[in-house]
Amino acid sequence: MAKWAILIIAFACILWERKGVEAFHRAASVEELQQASSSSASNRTGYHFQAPQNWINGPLYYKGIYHLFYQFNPKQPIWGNIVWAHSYSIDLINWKSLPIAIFPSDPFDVNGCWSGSATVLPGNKPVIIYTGIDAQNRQLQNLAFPKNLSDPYLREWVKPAYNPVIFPGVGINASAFRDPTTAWRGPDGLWRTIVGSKSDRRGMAILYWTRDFKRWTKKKRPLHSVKDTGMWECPDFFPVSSKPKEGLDTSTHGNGLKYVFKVSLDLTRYEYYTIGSYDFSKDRYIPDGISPDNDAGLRYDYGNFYASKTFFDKGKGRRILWGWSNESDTKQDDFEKGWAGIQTIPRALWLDGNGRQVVQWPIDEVEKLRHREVSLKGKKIGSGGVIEVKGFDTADADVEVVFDVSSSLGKAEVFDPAWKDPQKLCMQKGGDEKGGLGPFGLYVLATGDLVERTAVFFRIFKTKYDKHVVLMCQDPSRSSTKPGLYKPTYGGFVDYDIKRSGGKISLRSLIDRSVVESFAAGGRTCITSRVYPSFAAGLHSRLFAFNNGDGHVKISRLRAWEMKKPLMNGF
Ligand SMILES: *[C@@H]1O[C@H](CO)[C@@H](O)[C@H](O)[C@H]1NC(C)=O
Ligand SMILES: *[C@@H]1O[C@H](CO)[C@@H](O)[C@H](O)[C@H]1NC(C)=O
Ligand SMILES: *[C@@H]1O[C@H](CO)[C@@H](O)[C@H](O)[C@H]1NC(C)=O
Ligand SMILES: *[C@H]1O[C@@H](CO)[C@H](O)[C@@H](O)[C@@H]1NC(C)=O
Repeated sequence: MAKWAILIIAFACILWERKGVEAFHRAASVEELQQASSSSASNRTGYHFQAPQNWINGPLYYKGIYHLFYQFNPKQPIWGNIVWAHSYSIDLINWKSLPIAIFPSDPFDVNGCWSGSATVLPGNKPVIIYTGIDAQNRQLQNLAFPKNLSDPYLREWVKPAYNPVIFPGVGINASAFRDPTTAWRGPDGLWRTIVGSKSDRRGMAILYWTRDFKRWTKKKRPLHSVKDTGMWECPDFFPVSSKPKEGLDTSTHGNGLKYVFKVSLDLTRYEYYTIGSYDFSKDRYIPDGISPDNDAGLRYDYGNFYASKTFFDKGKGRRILWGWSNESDTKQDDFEKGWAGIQTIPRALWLDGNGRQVVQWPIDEVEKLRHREVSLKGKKIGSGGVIEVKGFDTADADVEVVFDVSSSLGKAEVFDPAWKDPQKLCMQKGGDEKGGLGPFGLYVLATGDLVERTAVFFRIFKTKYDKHVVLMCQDPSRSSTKPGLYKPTYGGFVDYDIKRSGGKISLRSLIDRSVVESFAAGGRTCITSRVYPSFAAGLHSRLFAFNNGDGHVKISRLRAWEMKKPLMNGF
Protein backbone atom coordinates (compact mmCIF):
# COMPACT_ATOMS: atom_id res chain seq x y z
CA MET A 1 0.00 0.00 0.00
CA ALA A 2 1.20 3.41 -0.60
CA LYS A 3 -0.16 6.84 -0.66
CA TRP A 4 1.43 9.65 -2.36
CA ALA A 5 0.59 12.98 -3.04
CA ILE A 6 2.07 16.17 -3.01
CA LEU A 7 1.36 19.52 -3.82
CA ILE A 8 3.07 22.56 -4.44
CA ILE A 9 1.89 26.00 -4.11
CA ALA A 10 3.94 29.04 -4.32
CA PHE A 11 4.39 32.42 -2.76
CA ALA A 12 7.27 34.71 -2.08
CA CYS A 13 9.79 33.53 0.35
CA ILE A 14 12.60 34.86 2.32
CA LEU A 15 13.38 32.98 5.47
CA TRP A 16 13.88 29.47 6.39
CA GLU A 17 12.40 28.25 9.57
CA ARG A 18 12.22 24.81 10.94
CA LYS A 19 9.94 24.53 13.90
CA GLY A 20 6.62 23.11 14.96
CA VAL A 21 5.49 19.56 15.52
CA GLU A 22 8.58 18.86 17.58
CA ALA A 23 7.34 15.45 18.57
CA PHE A 24 7.54 14.36 14.97
CA HIS A 25 11.15 15.28 14.44
CA ARG A 26 14.18 13.98 16.28
CA ALA A 27 15.66 10.83 14.97
CA ALA A 28 19.14 11.98 14.24
CA SER A 29 20.53 15.45 14.72
CA VAL A 30 21.11 17.61 11.69
CA GLU A 31 24.86 17.41 12.36
CA GLU A 32 24.76 13.63 12.43
CA LEU A 33 22.88 13.56 9.18
CA GLN A 34 25.25 16.02 7.62
CA GLN A 35 28.19 13.87 8.57
CA ALA A 36 26.47 10.85 7.17
CA SER A 37 25.81 12.51 3.87
CA SER A 38 28.62 14.97 3.32
CA SER A 39 31.04 12.46 1.87
CA SER A 40 31.30 13.03 -1.84
CA ALA A 41 31.05 9.31 -2.33
CA SER A 42 27.74 8.87 -0.56
CA ASN A 43 24.69 7.41 -2.25
CA ARG A 44 22.65 10.41 -1.16
CA THR A 45 21.70 12.37 -4.26
CA GLY A 46 23.13 15.86 -4.70
CA TYR A 47 20.60 17.80 -6.81
CA HIS A 48 17.44 15.71 -6.62
CA PHE A 49 14.74 16.69 -4.14
CA GLN A 50 15.17 14.83 -0.90
CA ALA A 51 13.80 15.25 2.56
CA PRO A 52 16.42 15.78 5.28
CA GLN A 53 15.65 12.27 6.42
CA ASN A 54 13.09 9.50 6.17
CA TRP A 55 10.57 8.48 3.63
CA ILE A 56 9.14 10.71 1.00
CA ASN A 57 7.16 10.58 -2.17
CA GLY A 58 5.08 12.62 -4.45
CA PRO A 59 4.54 17.24 -5.53
CA LEU A 60 2.48 22.05 -6.74
CA TYR A 61 2.78 26.04 -7.41
CA TYR A 62 1.34 29.42 -6.52
CA LYS A 63 2.23 33.08 -6.99
CA GLY A 64 5.88 33.00 -7.86
CA ILE A 65 7.02 30.59 -5.14
CA TYR A 66 6.89 26.89 -5.46
CA HIS A 67 5.63 24.91 -2.51
CA LEU A 68 6.20 21.21 -2.41
CA PHE A 69 4.07 19.22 -0.01
CA TYR A 70 5.19 15.66 0.15
CA GLN A 71 4.20 12.47 1.92
CA PHE A 72 6.58 11.98 4.74
CA ASN A 73 7.15 9.60 7.60
CA PRO A 74 8.65 11.75 10.37
CA LYS A 75 9.72 8.73 12.37
CA GLN A 76 11.36 6.22 10.06
CA PRO A 77 12.67 5.78 6.52
CA ILE A 78 9.84 3.35 5.74
CA TRP A 79 6.18 3.92 4.94
CA GLY A 80 3.95 4.86 7.91
CA ASN A 81 2.84 7.80 10.15
CA ILE A 82 2.13 9.78 7.03
CA VAL A 83 1.98 13.58 7.25
CA TRP A 84 2.25 16.43 4.73
CA ALA A 85 5.73 17.84 4.95
CA HIS A 86 6.43 21.14 3.24
CA SER A 87 9.34 22.78 1.43
CA TYR A 88 9.54 25.86 -0.76
CA SER A 89 11.68 27.12 -3.59
CA ILE A 90 11.90 30.03 -5.96
CA ASP A 91 13.54 28.06 -8.77
CA LEU A 92 12.46 24.43 -8.24
CA ILE A 93 16.14 23.58 -7.67
CA ASN A 94 17.10 25.11 -4.28
CA TRP A 95 14.76 23.97 -1.50
CA LYS A 96 14.18 24.96 2.11
CA SER A 97 12.10 23.08 4.64
CA LEU A 98 9.09 24.53 6.42
CA PRO A 99 7.19 23.05 9.38
CA ILE A 100 4.92 20.10 8.67
CA ALA A 101 1.79 21.49 6.99
CA ILE A 102 -0.84 18.85 7.71
CA PHE A 103 -0.72 16.12 10.32
CA PRO A 104 -3.28 13.84 11.98
CA SER A 105 -5.32 15.89 14.47
CA ASP A 106 -9.03 15.20 14.07
CA PRO A 107 -11.38 12.22 13.88
CA PHE A 108 -11.46 12.57 10.06
CA ASP A 109 -7.68 12.07 9.69
CA VAL A 110 -6.54 10.59 12.97
CA ASN A 111 -4.86 7.63 11.25
CA GLY A 112 -3.02 9.51 8.51
CA CYS A 113 -2.98 12.40 6.09
CA TRP A 114 -2.48 10.83 2.69
CA SER A 115 -2.12 12.25 -0.76
CA GLY A 116 -4.15 15.00 -2.33
CA SER A 117 -3.81 18.18 -4.35
CA ALA A 118 -3.96 21.93 -4.17
CA THR A 119 -6.28 24.14 -6.17
CA VAL A 120 -6.15 27.91 -6.35
CA LEU A 121 -9.65 29.37 -6.01
CA PRO A 122 -10.68 32.75 -7.42
CA GLY A 123 -9.12 35.61 -5.47
CA ASN A 124 -5.86 33.65 -5.25
CA LYS A 125 -6.99 31.44 -2.42
CA PRO A 126 -5.27 28.08 -2.24
CA VAL A 127 -7.10 25.10 -0.84
CA ILE A 128 -5.82 21.59 -0.27
CA ILE A 129 -8.02 18.55 -0.68
CA TYR A 130 -6.48 15.41 0.80
CA THR A 131 -7.35 11.89 1.90
CA GLY A 132 -7.68 11.45 5.66
CA ILE A 133 -7.82 8.08 7.38
CA ASP A 134 -10.36 7.91 10.21
CA ALA A 135 -10.47 5.71 13.31
CA GLN A 136 -12.14 2.91 11.35
CA ASN A 137 -9.43 3.20 8.69
CA ARG A 138 -11.86 4.58 6.14
CA GLN A 139 -10.51 6.88 3.42
CA LEU A 140 -12.28 10.27 3.43
CA GLN A 141 -11.62 13.50 1.52
CA ASN A 142 -10.92 16.62 3.59
CA LEU A 143 -10.09 20.28 3.02
CA ALA A 144 -7.39 22.46 4.54
CA PHE A 145 -6.96 26.23 4.08
CA PRO A 146 -4.00 28.51 4.78
CA LYS A 147 -4.47 30.13 8.17
CA ASN A 148 -2.97 33.44 7.09
CA LEU A 149 -3.13 34.39 3.42
CA SER A 150 -0.63 37.17 4.03
CA ASP A 151 2.01 34.68 5.09
CA PRO A 152 3.97 34.06 1.93
CA TYR A 153 5.16 30.71 3.28
CA LEU A 154 1.67 29.32 3.87
CA ARG A 155 3.11 27.88 7.05
CA GLU A 156 -0.06 27.02 8.91
CA TRP A 157 -3.03 25.17 7.57
CA VAL A 158 -6.47 24.90 9.17
CA LYS A 159 -8.99 22.16 8.70
CA PRO A 160 -12.62 23.29 8.69
CA ALA A 161 -14.94 21.59 11.19
CA TYR A 162 -17.23 20.50 8.35
CA ASN A 163 -14.66 17.91 7.18
CA PRO A 164 -14.90 15.37 5.65
CA VAL A 165 -16.36 16.94 2.53
CA ILE A 166 -16.48 13.68 0.59
CA PHE A 167 -17.44 10.48 2.33
CA PRO A 168 -17.25 7.09 0.56
CA GLY A 169 -20.93 6.59 -0.21
CA VAL A 170 -22.96 3.52 -1.02
CA GLY A 171 -21.16 1.14 -3.37
CA ILE A 172 -17.71 2.66 -2.78
CA ASN A 173 -15.02 0.62 -1.05
CA ALA A 174 -13.81 2.83 1.83
CA SER A 175 -10.37 1.16 1.68
CA ALA A 176 -9.93 2.11 -1.96
CA PHE A 177 -10.91 5.74 -2.18
CA ARG A 178 -8.07 8.23 -2.31
CA ASP A 179 -5.82 10.85 -3.90
CA PRO A 180 -8.20 13.63 -5.03
CA THR A 181 -6.85 15.70 -7.95
CA THR A 182 -6.45 19.41 -8.49
CA ALA A 183 -9.99 20.62 -9.19
CA TRP A 184 -10.93 22.14 -12.54
CA ARG A 185 -13.81 24.42 -13.42
CA GLY A 186 -16.08 23.61 -16.35
CA PRO A 187 -17.70 26.08 -18.74
CA ASP A 188 -20.77 25.81 -16.46
CA GLY A 189 -18.78 27.38 -13.59
CA LEU A 190 -18.87 24.21 -11.46
CA TRP A 191 -15.73 22.73 -9.95
CA ARG A 192 -14.86 19.08 -10.35
CA THR A 193 -12.38 16.67 -8.84
CA ILE A 194 -11.76 12.95 -9.26
CA VAL A 195 -10.88 10.41 -6.58
CA GLY A 196 -9.04 7.16 -7.40
CA SER A 197 -10.90 3.94 -6.63
CA LYS A 198 -11.81 0.46 -7.84
CA SER A 199 -14.79 -1.82 -7.96
CA ASP A 200 -13.62 -5.42 -7.89
CA ARG A 201 -10.81 -5.25 -10.41
CA ARG A 202 -12.12 -2.26 -12.35
CA GLY A 203 -10.02 0.83 -11.74
CA MET A 204 -12.00 4.06 -11.68
CA ALA A 205 -11.83 7.82 -11.30
CA ILE A 206 -14.96 8.78 -9.39
CA LEU A 207 -16.14 12.27 -10.29
CA TYR A 208 -17.51 14.87 -7.85
CA TRP A 209 -18.73 18.41 -8.50
CA THR A 210 -19.28 21.46 -6.34
CA ARG A 211 -20.22 25.11 -6.53
CA ASP A 212 -18.57 26.24 -3.29
CA PHE A 213 -15.91 23.57 -2.58
CA LYS A 214 -17.81 22.63 0.56
CA ARG A 215 -20.81 20.61 -0.61
CA TRP A 216 -19.73 17.96 -3.11
CA THR A 217 -22.04 15.73 -5.17
CA LYS A 218 -21.03 12.49 -6.86
CA LYS A 219 -21.72 12.11 -10.57
CA LYS A 220 -23.53 8.90 -11.48
CA ARG A 221 -20.73 7.75 -13.76
CA PRO A 222 -17.00 8.00 -13.23
CA LEU A 223 -14.96 10.32 -15.43
CA HIS A 224 -13.22 7.19 -16.67
CA SER A 225 -12.82 3.52 -15.67
CA VAL A 226 -11.00 0.50 -17.12
CA LYS A 227 -11.60 -3.15 -16.33
CA ASP A 228 -8.86 -5.36 -14.87
CA THR A 229 -6.53 -2.52 -13.93
CA GLY A 230 -7.10 -2.66 -10.15
CA MET A 231 -6.91 0.27 -7.77
CA TRP A 232 -6.14 3.65 -9.39
CA GLU A 233 -3.83 5.73 -7.24
CA CYS A 234 -2.83 9.32 -7.89
CA PRO A 235 -4.99 9.96 -10.93
CA ASP A 236 -4.05 13.09 -12.89
CA PHE A 237 -6.19 14.78 -15.55
CA PHE A 238 -5.32 17.95 -17.44
CA PRO A 239 -5.49 19.69 -20.81
CA VAL A 240 -2.22 19.58 -22.71
CA SER A 241 -0.62 22.07 -25.09
CA SER A 242 1.08 21.02 -28.32
CA LYS A 243 3.50 23.97 -28.19
CA PRO A 244 6.91 22.75 -26.98
CA LYS A 245 7.51 23.53 -23.29
CA GLU A 246 4.10 25.20 -22.92
CA GLY A 247 1.33 24.20 -20.54
CA LEU A 248 -2.30 24.99 -19.89
CA ASP A 249 -4.18 25.83 -16.71
CA THR A 250 -6.18 22.85 -15.47
CA SER A 251 -9.44 24.77 -15.98
CA THR A 252 -8.75 25.67 -19.64
CA HIS A 253 -11.43 24.47 -22.04
CA GLY A 254 -12.02 24.78 -25.74
CA ASN A 255 -12.93 22.87 -28.86
CA GLY A 256 -10.57 20.16 -29.94
CA LEU A 257 -8.44 20.46 -26.81
CA LYS A 258 -6.46 17.30 -25.97
CA TYR A 259 -6.22 15.90 -22.46
CA VAL A 260 -3.89 13.56 -20.63
CA PHE A 261 -5.34 11.04 -18.20
CA LYS A 262 -2.79 9.25 -15.99
CA VAL A 263 -3.11 6.71 -13.21
CA SER A 264 -0.69 4.89 -10.92
CA LEU A 265 -1.58 1.20 -10.77
CA ASP A 266 -1.35 -0.22 -7.28
CA LEU A 267 -1.39 -3.76 -8.76
CA THR A 268 1.74 -3.43 -10.87
CA ARG A 269 3.32 -0.35 -9.28
CA TYR A 270 3.66 1.30 -12.69
CA GLU A 271 1.86 4.26 -14.22
CA TYR A 272 0.32 4.69 -17.64
CA TYR A 273 -1.46 7.44 -19.50
CA THR A 274 -3.63 7.99 -22.54
CA ILE A 275 -4.27 11.04 -24.72
CA GLY A 276 -7.91 11.85 -25.37
CA SER A 277 -10.67 14.39 -25.26
CA TYR A 278 -13.11 15.51 -22.61
CA ASP A 279 -16.83 15.66 -23.25
CA PHE A 280 -18.01 18.35 -20.81
CA SER A 281 -21.70 17.75 -21.56
CA LYS A 282 -21.43 14.17 -20.32
CA ASP A 283 -18.46 14.71 -18.04
CA ARG A 284 -16.60 11.78 -19.60
CA TYR A 285 -13.03 11.37 -20.71
CA ILE A 286 -12.68 9.65 -24.09
CA PRO A 287 -9.25 8.23 -24.95
CA ASP A 288 -8.16 8.61 -28.57
CA GLY A 289 -7.51 4.87 -28.74
CA ILE A 290 -4.03 5.23 -30.28
CA SER A 291 -2.30 3.51 -27.33
CA PRO A 292 -3.52 0.74 -25.00
CA ASP A 293 -5.75 1.92 -22.13
CA ASN A 294 -4.12 -0.39 -19.55
CA ASP A 295 -0.73 -1.31 -18.08
CA ALA A 296 0.59 -2.01 -21.60
CA GLY A 297 -0.03 1.68 -22.39
CA LEU A 298 2.29 4.67 -22.65
CA ARG A 299 4.38 5.61 -19.64
CA TYR A 300 5.87 8.95 -18.70
CA ASP A 301 8.86 6.96 -17.58
CA TYR A 302 9.59 3.28 -18.19
CA GLY A 303 11.70 2.98 -15.04
CA ASN A 304 11.39 3.59 -11.32
CA PHE A 305 8.78 6.36 -11.35
CA TYR A 306 5.44 6.38 -9.55
CA ALA A 307 2.83 8.55 -7.86
CA SER A 308 3.61 11.37 -10.25
CA LYS A 309 1.70 14.64 -10.43
CA THR A 310 1.67 17.62 -12.67
CA PHE A 311 0.91 21.21 -11.80
CA PHE A 312 0.46 24.33 -13.87
CA ASP A 313 3.25 26.84 -13.32
CA LYS A 314 1.39 30.06 -13.96
CA GLY A 315 4.51 32.20 -13.70
CA LYS A 316 6.20 30.49 -16.62
CA GLY A 317 3.13 29.16 -18.46
CA ARG A 318 4.26 25.57 -18.35
CA ARG A 319 3.03 22.28 -16.95
CA ILE A 320 5.50 20.49 -14.74
CA LEU A 321 5.61 16.79 -14.02
CA TRP A 322 7.20 15.36 -10.96
CA GLY A 323 7.52 11.70 -9.99
CA TRP A 324 8.66 9.78 -7.00
CA SER A 325 11.50 7.28 -7.34
CA ASN A 326 11.76 4.79 -4.50
CA GLU A 327 14.90 3.14 -3.23
CA SER A 328 16.06 -0.12 -4.77
CA ASP A 329 18.46 -1.10 -2.00
CA THR A 330 17.37 -2.99 1.08
CA LYS A 331 15.26 -1.81 4.03
CA GLN A 332 18.35 -2.36 6.15
CA ASP A 333 20.30 0.04 3.85
CA ASP A 334 17.49 2.59 4.21
CA PHE A 335 17.73 2.46 7.99
CA GLU A 336 21.50 2.88 7.80
CA LYS A 337 21.23 5.81 5.39
CA GLY A 338 18.39 7.30 7.42
CA TRP A 339 16.36 8.33 4.35
CA ALA A 340 14.50 6.78 1.46
CA GLY A 341 12.88 8.07 -1.69
CA ILE A 342 13.58 11.04 -3.95
CA GLN A 343 11.68 13.21 -6.40
CA THR A 344 12.84 13.14 -10.01
CA ILE A 345 14.03 16.41 -11.59
CA PRO A 346 10.88 18.40 -12.49
CA ARG A 347 10.06 18.03 -16.18
CA ALA A 348 8.17 20.34 -18.52
CA LEU A 349 5.56 18.29 -20.38
CA TRP A 350 3.67 18.94 -23.62
CA LEU A 351 1.98 17.06 -26.46
CA ASP A 352 4.21 15.71 -29.22
CA GLY A 353 3.58 17.23 -32.66
CA ASN A 354 2.21 13.88 -33.85
CA GLY A 355 -0.47 13.95 -31.09
CA ARG A 356 0.34 10.37 -30.12
CA GLN A 357 2.22 10.94 -26.86
CA VAL A 358 3.67 13.55 -24.52
CA VAL A 359 7.24 14.87 -24.58
CA GLN A 360 9.14 15.65 -21.37
CA TRP A 361 12.25 17.71 -20.76
CA PRO A 362 14.07 18.60 -17.51
CA ILE A 363 13.16 22.18 -16.56
CA ASP A 364 15.67 24.76 -17.85
CA GLU A 365 16.52 25.80 -14.28
CA VAL A 366 18.50 22.60 -13.75
CA GLU A 367 21.06 23.95 -16.24
CA LYS A 368 22.04 26.59 -13.65
CA LEU A 369 23.84 23.80 -11.84
CA ARG A 370 26.08 22.99 -14.79
CA HIS A 371 29.75 23.82 -14.52
CA ARG A 372 32.99 22.42 -15.83
CA GLU A 373 31.99 21.39 -19.33
CA VAL A 374 33.60 18.60 -21.31
CA SER A 375 32.82 18.04 -24.98
CA LEU A 376 33.55 15.70 -27.87
CA LYS A 377 32.78 16.00 -31.57
CA GLY A 378 32.86 13.65 -34.55
CA LYS A 379 34.25 10.61 -32.68
CA LYS A 380 33.73 7.27 -34.34
CA ILE A 381 33.09 4.20 -32.18
CA GLY A 382 33.77 1.00 -34.10
CA SER A 383 32.17 -2.34 -33.37
CA GLY A 384 33.06 -3.35 -29.79
CA GLY A 385 34.56 0.08 -29.10
CA VAL A 386 34.54 2.04 -25.85
CA ILE A 387 35.54 5.69 -25.41
CA GLU A 388 36.04 7.32 -22.04
CA VAL A 389 34.74 10.84 -21.44
CA LYS A 390 37.20 12.37 -18.97
CA GLY A 391 37.95 15.57 -17.19
CA PHE A 392 35.15 16.02 -14.72
CA ASP A 393 33.38 14.42 -11.77
CA THR A 394 30.89 12.11 -13.45
CA ALA A 395 29.00 11.04 -10.32
CA ASP A 396 26.90 14.25 -10.44
CA ALA A 397 26.57 15.04 -14.11
CA ASP A 398 24.36 16.14 -16.98
CA VAL A 399 25.34 14.43 -20.24
CA GLU A 400 23.87 15.29 -23.65
CA VAL A 401 24.96 13.25 -26.63
CA VAL A 402 23.86 12.95 -30.26
CA PHE A 403 24.67 9.66 -31.98
CA ASP A 404 24.89 9.47 -35.76
CA VAL A 405 24.14 6.04 -37.24
CA SER A 406 23.39 7.19 -40.79
CA SER A 407 26.16 5.03 -42.29
CA SER A 408 24.94 1.90 -40.46
CA LEU A 409 21.17 1.95 -40.95
CA GLY A 410 21.55 -1.02 -43.34
CA LYS A 411 22.90 -3.13 -40.44
CA ALA A 412 19.65 -3.00 -38.48
CA GLU A 413 18.33 -6.48 -37.64
CA VAL A 414 14.83 -7.51 -38.57
CA PHE A 415 12.18 -6.65 -36.01
CA ASP A 416 9.85 -9.46 -35.01
CA PRO A 417 6.33 -8.07 -34.65
CA ALA A 418 5.82 -10.49 -31.73
CA TRP A 419 8.17 -8.31 -29.67
CA LYS A 420 5.51 -6.28 -27.93
CA ASP A 421 7.10 -5.80 -24.53
CA PRO A 422 10.10 -3.43 -24.66
CA GLN A 423 11.24 -4.26 -21.13
CA LYS A 424 11.45 -7.96 -21.96
CA LEU A 425 13.29 -7.19 -25.15
CA CYS A 426 15.84 -5.10 -23.21
CA MET A 427 16.30 -7.96 -20.74
CA GLN A 428 16.80 -10.52 -23.52
CA LYS A 429 19.04 -8.30 -25.59
CA GLY A 430 21.13 -6.56 -22.95
CA GLY A 431 23.96 -4.13 -23.50
CA ASP A 432 26.51 -6.93 -23.93
CA GLU A 433 24.61 -8.91 -26.54
CA LYS A 434 26.05 -8.08 -29.95
CA GLY A 435 23.60 -6.71 -32.44
CA GLY A 436 23.41 -5.24 -35.92
CA LEU A 437 22.74 -1.61 -35.18
CA GLY A 438 23.37 -1.25 -31.47
CA PRO A 439 23.48 -1.73 -28.62
CA PHE A 440 25.24 1.63 -28.44
CA GLY A 441 25.06 4.27 -25.73
CA LEU A 442 26.65 5.21 -22.41
CA TYR A 443 28.11 3.41 -19.44
CA VAL A 444 27.49 5.69 -16.45
CA LEU A 445 28.61 5.37 -12.82
CA ALA A 446 31.23 2.91 -14.06
CA THR A 447 34.55 1.68 -12.70
CA GLY A 448 37.59 1.90 -14.99
CA ASP A 449 37.46 -1.87 -15.61
CA LEU A 450 33.70 -1.69 -16.23
CA VAL A 451 33.04 -4.28 -13.51
CA GLU A 452 30.49 -1.83 -12.20
CA ARG A 453 28.47 0.18 -14.71
CA THR A 454 24.95 1.12 -15.65
CA ALA A 455 24.28 0.88 -19.38
CA VAL A 456 21.95 3.34 -21.11
CA PHE A 457 21.59 2.38 -24.76
CA PHE A 458 19.69 2.04 -28.01
CA ARG A 459 19.05 -0.81 -30.42
CA ILE A 460 17.63 -0.13 -33.81
CA PHE A 461 15.67 -2.69 -35.83
CA LYS A 462 13.98 -2.70 -39.21
CA THR A 463 10.51 -3.99 -40.06
CA LYS A 464 9.51 -5.86 -43.21
CA TYR A 465 8.22 -2.60 -44.52
CA ASP A 466 11.61 -0.96 -44.17
CA LYS A 467 10.56 1.13 -41.17
CA HIS A 468 12.95 1.44 -38.27
CA VAL A 469 12.04 0.59 -34.70
CA VAL A 470 14.07 2.29 -31.96
CA LEU A 471 14.39 0.60 -28.58
CA MET A 472 15.77 2.44 -25.54
CA CYS A 473 17.10 0.41 -22.58
CA GLN A 474 18.58 1.17 -19.18
CA ASP A 475 20.35 -1.78 -17.63
CA PRO A 476 21.65 -1.54 -14.04
CA SER A 477 22.21 -5.30 -13.67
CA ARG A 478 25.96 -4.62 -13.24
CA SER A 479 25.60 -1.30 -11.46
CA SER A 480 26.90 -2.60 -8.16
CA THR A 481 28.92 -5.56 -6.98
CA LYS A 482 26.95 -5.61 -3.74
CA PRO A 483 24.44 -8.47 -3.67
CA GLY A 484 20.80 -8.14 -2.73
CA LEU A 485 19.96 -4.95 -4.63
CA TYR A 486 16.90 -4.62 -6.87
CA LYS A 487 18.30 -4.01 -10.36
CA PRO A 488 15.64 -4.48 -13.03
CA THR A 489 16.45 -3.68 -16.65
CA TYR A 490 13.95 -1.19 -18.08
CA GLY A 491 12.99 -0.46 -21.67
CA GLY A 492 10.70 1.57 -23.87
CA PHE A 493 10.18 1.99 -27.61
CA VAL A 494 10.97 5.43 -28.97
CA ASP A 495 8.37 6.84 -31.39
CA TYR A 496 10.99 8.42 -33.63
CA ASP A 497 11.74 8.27 -37.35
CA ILE A 498 15.51 7.86 -37.35
CA LYS A 499 15.82 7.85 -41.14
CA ARG A 500 13.96 11.13 -41.55
CA SER A 501 16.12 12.59 -38.79
CA GLY A 502 19.24 12.01 -40.86
CA GLY A 503 20.26 8.93 -38.84
CA LYS A 504 20.74 10.99 -35.66
CA ILE A 505 19.30 10.37 -32.24
CA SER A 506 19.93 12.20 -28.95
CA LEU A 507 20.29 10.91 -25.43
CA ARG A 508 20.47 12.94 -22.21
CA SER A 509 21.27 11.42 -18.81
CA LEU A 510 21.05 13.21 -15.48
CA ILE A 511 23.35 11.29 -13.18
CA ASP A 512 23.24 11.90 -9.45
CA ARG A 513 25.07 9.26 -7.40
CA SER A 514 22.22 6.81 -6.87
CA VAL A 515 19.89 7.87 -9.68
CA VAL A 516 20.15 7.94 -13.46
CA GLU A 517 17.35 9.72 -15.36
CA SER A 518 17.61 9.35 -19.11
CA PHE A 519 15.72 11.06 -21.97
CA ALA A 520 15.80 9.72 -25.52
CA ALA A 521 15.14 11.67 -28.72
CA GLY A 522 14.43 14.98 -27.00
CA GLY A 523 12.26 13.48 -24.25
CA ARG A 524 10.04 11.10 -26.20
CA THR A 525 11.00 8.14 -24.04
CA CYS A 526 12.33 8.44 -20.49
CA ILE A 527 13.78 5.92 -18.03
CA THR A 528 14.82 6.40 -14.38
CA SER A 529 16.82 3.86 -12.36
CA ARG A 530 18.17 3.81 -8.84
CA VAL A 531 21.67 2.32 -8.54
CA TYR A 532 24.15 1.97 -5.68
CA PRO A 533 27.71 1.43 -6.90
CA SER A 534 30.14 0.07 -4.31
CA PHE A 535 33.27 1.26 -6.13
CA ALA A 536 32.12 3.55 -8.92
CA ALA A 537 31.15 6.22 -6.42
CA GLY A 538 32.20 9.87 -6.11
CA LEU A 539 35.54 10.60 -7.80
CA HIS A 540 35.93 6.92 -8.69
CA SER A 541 32.95 7.08 -10.97
CA ARG A 542 33.69 7.16 -14.72
CA LEU A 543 31.76 7.71 -17.92
CA PHE A 544 32.11 5.90 -21.26
CA ALA A 545 30.39 5.75 -24.63
CA PHE A 546 30.18 2.25 -26.14
CA ASN A 547 29.06 0.38 -29.21
CA ASN A 548 28.43 -3.38 -29.24
CA GLY A 549 26.73 -3.46 -32.63
CA ASP A 550 28.24 -4.45 -36.01
CA GLY A 551 27.62 -1.08 -37.53
CA HIS A 552 29.81 1.90 -36.71
CA VAL A 553 28.37 4.71 -34.66
CA LYS A 554 29.56 8.28 -34.54
CA ILE A 555 29.25 10.65 -31.61
CA SER A 556 28.31 13.68 -33.60
CA ARG A 557 28.46 15.75 -30.44
CA LEU A 558 28.71 15.18 -26.73
CA ARG A 559 28.53 17.83 -24.01
CA ALA A 560 28.73 16.93 -20.36
CA TRP A 561 28.82 18.99 -17.22
CA GLU A 562 29.59 18.42 -13.61
CA MET A 563 26.60 19.51 -11.51
CA LYS A 564 26.82 21.88 -8.54
CA LYS A 565 24.97 21.11 -5.37
CA PRO A 566 21.91 23.29 -4.68
CA LEU A 567 20.41 23.99 -1.23
CA MET A 568 18.47 20.91 -0.33
CA ASN A 569 16.41 21.23 2.82
CA GLY A 570 19.41 22.01 4.96
CA PHE A 571 21.93 19.78 3.22
C1 LIG B 1 26.15 2.78 -1.84
O1 LIG B 1 25.31 1.65 -1.64
C2 LIG B 1 25.94 0.39 -1.93
C3 LIG B 1 24.87 -0.66 -1.80
O2 LIG B 1 24.29 -0.64 -0.54
C4 LIG B 1 27.09 0.16 -0.97
O3 LIG B 1 27.75 -1.05 -1.29
C5 LIG B 1 28.07 1.30 -1.12
O4 LIG B 1 29.09 1.15 -0.17
C6 LIG B 1 27.35 2.65 -0.91
N1 LIG B 1 28.31 3.70 -1.21
C7 LIG B 1 28.67 4.58 -0.31
C8 LIG B 1 29.73 5.50 -0.75
O5 LIG B 1 28.17 4.66 0.79
C1 LIG C 1 0.04 36.96 8.79
O1 LIG C 1 1.27 36.95 8.06
C2 LIG C 1 1.87 38.23 7.96
C3 LIG C 1 3.08 38.08 7.02
O2 LIG C 1 3.96 37.08 7.49
C4 LIG C 1 2.25 38.73 9.34
O3 LIG C 1 2.84 40.01 9.24
C5 LIG C 1 1.00 38.78 10.22
O4 LIG C 1 1.36 39.13 11.54
C6 LIG C 1 0.29 37.43 10.21
N1 LIG C 1 -0.97 37.54 10.91
C7 LIG C 1 -1.27 36.75 11.91
C8 LIG C 1 -2.64 36.94 12.51
O5 LIG C 1 -0.52 35.89 12.31
C1 LIG D 1 -11.90 -3.06 -0.63
O1 LIG D 1 -10.54 -2.72 -0.93
C2 LIG D 1 -9.62 -3.41 -0.10
C3 LIG D 1 -8.24 -2.81 -0.38
O2 LIG D 1 -7.86 -3.02 -1.71
C4 LIG D 1 -9.70 -4.90 -0.38
O3 LIG D 1 -8.80 -5.59 0.47
C5 LIG D 1 -11.12 -5.37 -0.11
O4 LIG D 1 -11.23 -6.73 -0.49
C6 LIG D 1 -12.12 -4.55 -0.90
N1 LIG D 1 -13.45 -4.92 -0.48
C7 LIG D 1 -14.39 -5.27 -1.35
C8 LIG D 1 -15.74 -5.57 -0.77
O5 LIG D 1 -14.20 -5.32 -2.56
C1 LIG E 1 10.13 0.26 -5.44
O1 LIG E 1 10.91 -0.70 -4.79
C2 LIG E 1 11.04 -1.95 -5.45
C3 LIG E 1 12.01 -2.78 -4.68
O2 LIG E 1 11.63 -2.92 -3.37
C4 LIG E 1 9.67 -2.58 -5.61
O3 LIG E 1 9.77 -3.80 -6.30
C5 LIG E 1 8.76 -1.63 -6.37
O4 LIG E 1 7.45 -2.14 -6.47
C6 LIG E 1 8.72 -0.28 -5.67
N1 LIG E 1 8.00 0.65 -6.52
C7 LIG E 1 6.94 1.32 -6.06
C8 LIG E 1 6.29 2.24 -7.05
O5 LIG E 1 6.50 1.22 -4.93
